[in-house]
Amino acid sequence: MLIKKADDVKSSEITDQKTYLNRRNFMRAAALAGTATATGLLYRQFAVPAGPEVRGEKIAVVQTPAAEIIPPIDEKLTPYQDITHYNNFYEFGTNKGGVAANAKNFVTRPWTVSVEGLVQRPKVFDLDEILRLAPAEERVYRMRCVEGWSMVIPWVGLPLAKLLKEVEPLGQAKYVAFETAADRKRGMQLPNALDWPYVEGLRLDEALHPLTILAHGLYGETLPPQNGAPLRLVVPWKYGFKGIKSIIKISLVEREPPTSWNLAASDEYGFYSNVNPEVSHPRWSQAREQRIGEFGKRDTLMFNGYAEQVAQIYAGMDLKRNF
Ligand SMILES: Nc1nc2c(c(=O)[nH]1)N[C@H]1C(S)=C(S)[C@@H](COP(=O)(O)O)O[C@H]1N2
Ligand SMILES: [Mo]
Repeated sequence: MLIKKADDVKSSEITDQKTYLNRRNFMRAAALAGTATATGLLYRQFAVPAGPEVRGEKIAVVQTPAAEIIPPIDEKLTPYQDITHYNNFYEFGTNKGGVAANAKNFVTRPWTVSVEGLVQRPKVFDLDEILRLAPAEERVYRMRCVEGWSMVIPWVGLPLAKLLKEVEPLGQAKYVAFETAADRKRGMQLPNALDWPYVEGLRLDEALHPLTILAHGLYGETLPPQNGAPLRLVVPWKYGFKGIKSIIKISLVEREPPTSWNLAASDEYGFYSNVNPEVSHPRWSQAREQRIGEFGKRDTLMFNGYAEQVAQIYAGMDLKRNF
């Protein structure tokens, strides 16, 4: 993956930051309202094009999980405009600033997800059936892209474990393989940048971890196409590319499944791809990151700040070898 220089835009063209308010974040948001917004200097490096906002539909009921389970974040939410106009979704082109426009007419209904493989009850789920499996929860997570930038995103989703339990994984199932749609009829471009379909994988215990979700919303609204509508994976302690978008198939398997970026460059992108400031990418350090909308870089945290929740599932593993 190359760090691409996005289009240069004047800071005056960037839509003003919106403040997102819900009961839980109201006080925090009020405290942050006075914080200065990004400078033109930052946006010359990470340009986010301005444009008309096409918003999703409001999700009627969104619950907030207990703080003991999902660690609250004391960091400013990345503005909606940035989350939805600075995207990696290579099926719609490799220019981060162009994905939103290219994905605008992506057909995401009807949509089914086949959950199959080493399970007692394989099933093709209609999207709505999946959304009914659990209440929509707001999950505010950091997202750290392997390229060195990060955001704080208020996802709406459900635990992946809820869906996996429906199909009753068999004892031999040790990994979960995911597949994105690769469908020109739905409006995907599928340029010659990667082999399609995009595939990803998790170990079964990672997939069942309470932090791992299937996201179907953003900022309390249905997910825009460019962010992986209608359903995408979010694994907040791993590099962003593990968060496979627009999923159509989930298979329970016995062996470590292939993953798109590992197939493209195995020495650069490992199966685990846990965020780790001590393991450099062969072409750049991972010690620091550019939070979109901030001036200057911040330190990258072990497991992206989720060590307390996940470190123990890697106990005894050499995280440099299993990168
Ligand atoms: N199918 C698919 N999923 C994908 C990608 C992709 O190109 N295709 N890009 C990944 C990368 S590199 C990142 S950083 C995140 C970006 O998610 P976002 O655009 O919602 O921020 O999606 C990931 N999921
Ligand atoms: Mo990424």
